[in-house]
Amino acid sequence: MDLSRRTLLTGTAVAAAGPALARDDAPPAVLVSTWDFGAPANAAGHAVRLAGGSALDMVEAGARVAEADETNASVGLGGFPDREGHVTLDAVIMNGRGDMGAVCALEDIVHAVSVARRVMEATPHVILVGEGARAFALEQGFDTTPLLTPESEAAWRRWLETSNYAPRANSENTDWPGGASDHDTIGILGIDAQGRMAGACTTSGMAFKMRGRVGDSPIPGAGLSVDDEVGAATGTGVGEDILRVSGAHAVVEAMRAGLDPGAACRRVIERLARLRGDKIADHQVALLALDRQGRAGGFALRPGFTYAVTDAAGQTRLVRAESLFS
Ligand code: SD4
Repeated sequence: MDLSRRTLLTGTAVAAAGPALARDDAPPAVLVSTWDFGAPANAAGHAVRLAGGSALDMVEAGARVAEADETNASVGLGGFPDREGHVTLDAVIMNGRGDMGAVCALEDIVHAVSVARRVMEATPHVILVGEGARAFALEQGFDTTPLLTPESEAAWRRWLETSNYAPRANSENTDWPGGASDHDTIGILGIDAQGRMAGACTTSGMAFKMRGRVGDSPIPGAGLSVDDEVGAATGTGVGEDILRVSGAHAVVEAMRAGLDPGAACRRVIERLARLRGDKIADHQVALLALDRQGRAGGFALRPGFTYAVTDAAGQTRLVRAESLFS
């Protein structure tokens, strides 16, 4: 990844590189997304915005970039499988007016986010799971693709040697920034030219999870929440933790109560820490929010969470979020 064309900031005014800039000095964001791979995703979403696309089109286009990237082992094609060797995808998409669709444990289809959008637009339901979700996708004309790549299969076979399930904090960012393992669940939030908001979240979930396990990502209110009156939020990290505090919904409600996006994320992370104490000692949980004025902010349990913010001029900056623990 070419960092030279982007500004690198921390959530505080102390920049790791580039000029110091406080959050509130930044121009309004129109797209924000989790982790460093958010930058190419935002670029795709921004292009859709320039072409007159809606917020929903923007976030779907962004999410599809991560899903199609087979070098990324935690979303879509090439995602790490469950403990039985099946890649199962979870995705959700929604606008800020209560329209939403999601799929859980979807197999053999690369663009889970687009299937989720079809659930939203072509069914009376919000969530389809497993075999039913796959059958619906086929009926809608989606192609099947084997999602397990030689690389993700090799990683799974190595994992089988110990079969020890222990999600690693920031596995997505071990050689941050811009390294080969620089990837994770993508949560992407956007505002279109009419001021409407939308969000999407898509993942292959925790590597080597139990078969049938679903995390926070496809669950409205946990992995994603969008409200045109207030703003939008998404999460990444250990999904079980985000589910326990209805993470994204809690962030949106904190913004409704008057907190800015970063402070709203912080409040929910602090609540999680009080609720779970030592039980989350090794976990990473990160929340990201965008309010309807285009202010972006994120906060994490531990260091290492980054997010990409793209403004209306298409300028992207990578922000390293502040965290509760060092
Ligand atoms: C999950 N939240 O399935 C997702 C995975 C993730 O960093 O974001 N990992 O629990």
